Amino acid sequence: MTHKPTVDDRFSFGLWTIGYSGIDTFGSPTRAPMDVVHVVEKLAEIGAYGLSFHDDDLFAFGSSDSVRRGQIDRLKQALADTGLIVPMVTTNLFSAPVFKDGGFTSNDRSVRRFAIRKVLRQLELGVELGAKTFVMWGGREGAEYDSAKNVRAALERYREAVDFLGDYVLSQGWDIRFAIEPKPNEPRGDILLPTVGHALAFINSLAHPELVGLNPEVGHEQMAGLNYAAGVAQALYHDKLFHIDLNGQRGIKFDQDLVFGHGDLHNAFALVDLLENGGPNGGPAYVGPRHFDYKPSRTEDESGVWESAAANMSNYMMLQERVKAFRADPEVQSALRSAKVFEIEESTLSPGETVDDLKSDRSLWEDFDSQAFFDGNGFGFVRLQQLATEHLLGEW
Ligand code: GLT
Ligand code: MN
Ligand code: MN
Repeated sequence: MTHKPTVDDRFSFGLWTIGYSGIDTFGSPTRAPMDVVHVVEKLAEIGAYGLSFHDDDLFAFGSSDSVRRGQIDRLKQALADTGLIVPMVTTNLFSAPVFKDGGFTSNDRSVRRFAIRKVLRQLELGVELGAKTFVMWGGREGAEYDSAKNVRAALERYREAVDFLGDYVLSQGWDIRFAIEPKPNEPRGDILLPTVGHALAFINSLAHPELVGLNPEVGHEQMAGLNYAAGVAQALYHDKLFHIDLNGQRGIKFDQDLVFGHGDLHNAFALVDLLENGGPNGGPAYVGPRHFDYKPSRTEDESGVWESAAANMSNYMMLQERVKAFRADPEVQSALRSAKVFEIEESTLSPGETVDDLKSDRSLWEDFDSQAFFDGNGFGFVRLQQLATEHLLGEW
């Protein structure tokens, strides 16, 4: 691997990513389960700083309190021994049969109440471990058949659950925020809050919108044919990028969860440019964990698991270098200027300008040469993209 990270790079991994056994709809596991202590030790060794997990990743669904506590203590000891931290936790409301029609939005009210209890337990554990983000991926919140789900009522139940949890966090004075993770489909035929945009609108309907943001995943937006970097930019615009799931996806198909950079590399370049250089003064626009939610392919044995984990971080760091060089290149700066990329930061109206001012300004209507845009006034966006491509391919 060309780049070896340190804890300052803030790379984190889900326990379910490294621990993925290779099971899929068509095949049985191809790897043995991995113990959490081993995962923590190896993650620290390869330069990650954080581990995230679902309750059921650490202790099987239905475990007794003593088994649960035993696993928590083992994790805590491993964290203390390695210095790894837990920046984020989340609840599994999708694997057990009880959640076959969802958790917060199951048509069965007793399941919805059970789901809230399960989340409360994991939320308390997250706080105990110092997590700052609580992710909510509602993979089973949805339906296959339109007549099976009253979508408006389901959204109302979703809102009820998130508001209830938000009230609890506020009443306890905890320093933890929620991050909703959109996904268009899989495992449900259609999932509620399918994209960044849907989730942003939903957050606006909440009692405590400031407590709730997004955890957008590369592949999930791309499964819907959307531009991931653009979605993240809109999340940043609304101050809602609370967490991020980095991985790779090749087009509109099942959720591939490939290594970050093994999918749409141009968009990965644009994303890293945005995260690292998109801040107000050209600095980082996002300072939270660089969290990888990928699945080591089932073709790999354990050495391939660690190889792929390192590849995620290495690809991010290579892109980090490339996007810095891209921004520092005078030719890129001049291409950005001629493409008027900076001009969009200027407000369209001048301070205090009125409708009458606009109507009496001949230069913007009567004397404006709109014909000049036919066969002229090209923006040069292709030159810019070619420069990005050259930087991406290491031509500079
Ligand atoms: C599941 C899903 C991921 C989510 C995880 C958090 S679980 O593996 O595919 O995208 O981020 O619940
Ligand atoms: Mn995914
Ligand atoms: Mn994810």
